[in-house]
Amino acid sequence: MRNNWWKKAVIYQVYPKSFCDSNADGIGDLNGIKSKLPYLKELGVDAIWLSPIYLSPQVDNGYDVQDYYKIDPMFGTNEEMYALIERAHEMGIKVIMDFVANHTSDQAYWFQESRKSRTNPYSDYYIWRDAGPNGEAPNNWGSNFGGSAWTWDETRQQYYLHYYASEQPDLNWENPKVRQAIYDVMKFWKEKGVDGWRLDVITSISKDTNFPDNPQPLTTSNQQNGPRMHEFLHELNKNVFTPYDMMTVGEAPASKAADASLLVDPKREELDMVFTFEHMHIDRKENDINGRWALQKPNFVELKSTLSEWQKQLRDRGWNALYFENHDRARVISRWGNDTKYRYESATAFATVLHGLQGTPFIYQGEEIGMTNADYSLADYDDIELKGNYQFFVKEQKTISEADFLKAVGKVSRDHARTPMQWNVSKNAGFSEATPWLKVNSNYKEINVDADRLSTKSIFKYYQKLIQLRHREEILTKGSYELLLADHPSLFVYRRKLKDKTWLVVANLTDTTQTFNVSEFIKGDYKFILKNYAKPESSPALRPFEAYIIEY
Ligand code: TEU
Ligand code: CA
Repeated sequence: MRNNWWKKAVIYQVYPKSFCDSNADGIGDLNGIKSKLPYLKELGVDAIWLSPIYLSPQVDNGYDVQDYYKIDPMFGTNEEMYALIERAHEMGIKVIMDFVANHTSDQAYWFQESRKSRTNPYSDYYIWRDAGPNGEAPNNWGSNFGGSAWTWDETRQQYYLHYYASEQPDLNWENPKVRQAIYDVMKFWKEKGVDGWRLDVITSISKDTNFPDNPQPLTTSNQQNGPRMHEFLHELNKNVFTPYDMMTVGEAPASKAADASLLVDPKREELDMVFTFEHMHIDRKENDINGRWALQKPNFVELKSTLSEWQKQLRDRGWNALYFENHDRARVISRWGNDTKYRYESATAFATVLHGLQGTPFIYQGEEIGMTNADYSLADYDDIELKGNYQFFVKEQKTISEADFLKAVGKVSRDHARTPMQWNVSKNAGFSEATPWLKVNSNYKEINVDADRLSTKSIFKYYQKLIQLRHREEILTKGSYELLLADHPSLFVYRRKLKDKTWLVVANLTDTTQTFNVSEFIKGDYKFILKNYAKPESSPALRPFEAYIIEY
């Protein structure tokens, strides 16, 4: 029997490298996380999800796993991980690990063996293909980090497939031994107390084994929702998730709401939730050759219609995972809101519309104090995606100018989320006594946990209230959902209803005052459940990023 604890929960994502460094080597670690559990308890979250902490060469910050059974010494020891889990559990906080199941590091034992010959016991653990007649790659697929998705291996005299860096070879899920090996790892961590999984690019595990060319060379359009994906996920569920009662949230980049309803319908026994990318693309030009670097103004009509479609499709047929930020996303207030004059207002406005929806909200470290994008110059960035894409789009394909690329990087680079957590005004923002592995945002003297909590406009306290509501109010988990003013370009307004209780969630997502008359929606008395301006406006208007929830 599954215990669906996560339906009432709020989950906090920790990016271990950048959260808290306990031993002054400039890198966050497990003991650092443990020392901050009281902070997370105070915030009120029910679970933490840790980005990968397994042994890894860190080509992609741990999303290149060398050994799934071993904690990277940079983060601590296995014993320290077990102690962290135990401490978290004592405090009533569950622990979710990140499982990278689509690929491993090229330094993993399996790959080291696999590349030796075509006949060894691991030869079929990865996806190997012969070269074409002129030595060319088996097809024209591209890698997410730029260039071909195939790399030639001298020893084995074959190409291997990698959707990400060449140091991240894709596992061959067609091989039952690979699937069994993954179940074994999951059971090992379950035994250590882990409560669930965030499954990295899980919709990529099944490949089209005919390997047809993509319409556009070196693109990534054929990477998702392969022919055996549902079958593999169902098998995973029957072997691990259901018998061991582990929560799952899968990363599902190309899934639309209709696809998701297949992935998370409890009757189908696959996943509990998925992370969609759809609503995060509202500031991206569609089908542009420069992909994530082709930006436009955020389209909030689209944001509303996408989120509403997911609310509708998954109602009674699964469950939503709600997020605006994670380790791959820039800070939402820098991207869509206003990270200077209306930092508090925009942070709380986006939080209000997200946490008011049906689903499980995910908070990314620093989001709860309104951390902003970094003020980096090109040399300060570290991310392999950015570097690979710079080489590919700017230098080789020349489809985007350096200036436009840098402008996009300033908005959406993954590194903006990865800057060290800003705890206080002391050196390196209280993150570490040593120079951090990635530069601290220079605004840490104004924006940090201590300062936020002392402020009369505390984002942390606003999040505390949202989390309390989630725990207390059934209307949030069970209530119906109805979008109002669907075509309004600036306002996000919706209604939740459960029995005789009705809530109106209202937010102005822009920095200009908007006309809005509550009495058009509500007859009679109402009361405020939450609001981000001290005094509600008496005139029929919403001030910049004004947001509230009212009950009537
Ligand atoms: O991300 C998968 C993913 O789809 C994004 O990295 C995407 O390629 C990028 O945002 C471009 O749109 C997951 C992890 O979250 C990420 O950190 C890893 O780099 C990636 O998988 C490979 O493991
Ligand atoms: Ca450390």
